[in-house]
Amino acid sequence: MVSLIGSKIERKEDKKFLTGKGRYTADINLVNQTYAYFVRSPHARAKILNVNITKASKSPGVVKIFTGEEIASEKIGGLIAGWKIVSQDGKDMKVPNHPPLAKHAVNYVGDHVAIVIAETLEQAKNAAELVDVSYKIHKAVVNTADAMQSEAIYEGIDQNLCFDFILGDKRKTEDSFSSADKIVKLDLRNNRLIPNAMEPRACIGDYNSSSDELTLYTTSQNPHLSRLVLSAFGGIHPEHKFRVVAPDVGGGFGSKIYAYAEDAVAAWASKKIERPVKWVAERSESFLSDCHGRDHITHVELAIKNDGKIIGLKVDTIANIGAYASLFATVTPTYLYAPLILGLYDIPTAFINVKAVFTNTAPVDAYRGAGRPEATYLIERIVHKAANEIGMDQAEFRRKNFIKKFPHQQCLVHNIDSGDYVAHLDKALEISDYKNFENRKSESAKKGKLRGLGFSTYIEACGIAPSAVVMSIGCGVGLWESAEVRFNATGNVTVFSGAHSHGQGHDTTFAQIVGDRLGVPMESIDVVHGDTDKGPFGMGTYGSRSLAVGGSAIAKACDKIIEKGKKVAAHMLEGKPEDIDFKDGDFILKNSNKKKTIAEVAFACYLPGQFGEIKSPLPPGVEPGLKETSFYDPVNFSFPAGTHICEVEVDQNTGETQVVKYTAVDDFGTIINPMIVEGQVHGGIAQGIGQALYENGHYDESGQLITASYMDYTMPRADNFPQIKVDYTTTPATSNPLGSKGCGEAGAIASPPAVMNAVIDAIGADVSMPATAEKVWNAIKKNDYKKSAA
Ligand code: MCN
Repeated sequence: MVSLIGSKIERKEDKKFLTGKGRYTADINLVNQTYAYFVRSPHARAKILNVNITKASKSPGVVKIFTGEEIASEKIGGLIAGWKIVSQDGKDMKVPNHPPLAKHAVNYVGDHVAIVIAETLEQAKNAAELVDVSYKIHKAVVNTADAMQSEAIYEGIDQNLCFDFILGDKRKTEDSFSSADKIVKLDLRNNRLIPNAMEPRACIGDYNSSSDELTLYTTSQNPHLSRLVLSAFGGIHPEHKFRVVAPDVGGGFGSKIYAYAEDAVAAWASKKIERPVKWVAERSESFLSDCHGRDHITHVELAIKNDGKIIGLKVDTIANIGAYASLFATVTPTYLYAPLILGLYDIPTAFINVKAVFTNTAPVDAYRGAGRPEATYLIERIVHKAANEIGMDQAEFRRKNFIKKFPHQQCLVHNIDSGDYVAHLDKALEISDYKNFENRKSESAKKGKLRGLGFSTYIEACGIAPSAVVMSIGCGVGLWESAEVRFNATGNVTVFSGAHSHGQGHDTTFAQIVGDRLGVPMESIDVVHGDTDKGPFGMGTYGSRSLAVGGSAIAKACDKIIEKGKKVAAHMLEGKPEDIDFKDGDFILKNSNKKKTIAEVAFACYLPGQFGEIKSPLPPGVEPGLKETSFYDPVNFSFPAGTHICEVEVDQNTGETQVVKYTAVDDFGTIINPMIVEGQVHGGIAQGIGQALYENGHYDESGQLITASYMDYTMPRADNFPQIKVDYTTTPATSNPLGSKGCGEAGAIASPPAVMNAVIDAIGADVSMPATAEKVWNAIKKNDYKKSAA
């Protein structure tokens, strides 16, 4: 039988999506449903003096209006930060309370003040206009760089400082700098991004007063975690009577990990009014209130020897985490960032300082890559500069400094189990036809275009899970993943996963794993996820963990099925379990021509006595049924890595940059479905090109989000991308039974520095992200001026 692992099988789920049969939260309409609209703060920072709902309450169709006052009086808990970071002075991070509806103060434009519930959406919106809120406006803190010098937003949080985190050996790093031949320095900004999943967030709270059961339909990447947070910390409803359903979800990219204020309030409000409460975000609300990503400013220094050997690294970052510390906001600029700053390089010592600051802007949290794009951006930008400054070829500089032996314990945190960095560098050089770049550059010059080439090599710690590791670095809970593999009596299989697919193709790849392990045809396998009532507790999808952790749980559950199946088959075949081999869906008695298919064994497990050959097909002590559950907690992260090479052409007259050639060679360990992986890589690269050239979340001085619509926030379009060449090298991961490494974020991590290094190579001047036509044009002019003055 041809293995399903590594097969380009078409996505099972696409038929429904391509024929308009996806069922998203906004598609769900319940009997007696009401519609919610949120009154949001128009100010970035203000005290709430009074919320007058008298007039609004009398508006036609209004069912009820709730304010922060009521929510606070019912002791509904605030939204939480899930990861505790300790500052260098030994003190715990400082976080303000984050009430689902503001009571005393609002802290960013879009902050939630009241929920208006009416018979129709129009009526809710009309009434929301009549909610009269008196504010005392204060000067907003907006800029990442100035936040610590600005007036404190919260009492008790001096300098607006959430934490002052350090990692590494300061003394040793200072010593390495003293012995350096050259110190290369760079100031960088990692621009704020707004996620923009295709489907805006939505939720419906549905309370059943007869059974006292609460159901929340929501656009979540991890329904079990949402239920846990809302029940344990929000006190919305007891977990055993609380069901969270995340049906089809149209992309998340991290922004739908968190239980948001809207989820908490709609669920709670449906209990109060005993009717379903539905809320669907408008795109402008998504811009204002979805968690944003990135927003760092960084100073980095690299100590090198004349021969190009890197001997030390120093990094100072200020990370803007917005108005409140969202669920993963504190781990993103610390443990998902700082340890990865070493890149693929064997750097003996490093010292990193990250100061996370509160500002009057939307909360900033994990967005595709989460910390790792920021880390890769800084190391690949400074490496590009260093190679240039000592006049070494970019590829050779990297090759010289690569880690070459595995496992490798880095000087900061990670122990990297496997990799071959030279292999993907060489393959990328070949595919991109690196050696003929100068010819292509001359061709571009003939068209009046400046051509540049940029490298990015990256490493990622993903498959976010290992409880022992994450809890040792502050995570409030261990992370693992669950799966149940359930044979039905007639031989088909239902797989329940705690991961959630919202574009990643789990219905297909997880079925491939089961089909491959159990020898069951793909069409007989159904993957179910996204409903807390259906499968066991699960941790959800983020950090490119679903295959390495969730897929491994599925594989483990399959192995348990085979173990039990061997006992049953042995009994049926009148042999011993140790004499049974399992291959391609058949249990075979060694040295005989006797066998039973797995479907026959499953049937026997459910309907003992049907087979007539022996009295009972179940051996003594074996329970009926054929379903197994596994909770899988890996021993380590998985460490995908790769080399991306980008070529751009810059129009010197307009400053317009076009990516004209892009090569990605990645090592994702064992690949289950190369077609799905290629799609994941393409999508990530598209997002990274968006960050490098177009996207920028920008607040003005008063804290108004200037880029709050597609008129002002530039999303990349299809004609901004070239044909992307994707290829792989393979070193299997040793931390999970599949040997797989995550692929979901790689493109977004690797591509921004590849693009920016190419732009800088083309124009011969530094420029910050996004490298808009205006910025690039000005940089070219400034550079020309410098050249002519010299
Ligand atoms: N895969 C594979 N072989 C590998 C690695 C992965 O066949 N060696 C397959 C997996 O089985 C899965 C897919 O590729 O079908 C992605 O797997 P994985 O890397 O484990 O990532 P997750 O499934 O955990 O997805 C999360 C990741 C993240 S963190 C973001 S952000 C992101 C991304 O996936 N958001 C996405 N890709 C997205 N794609 C879409 N369409 N929409 C999003 O919101």
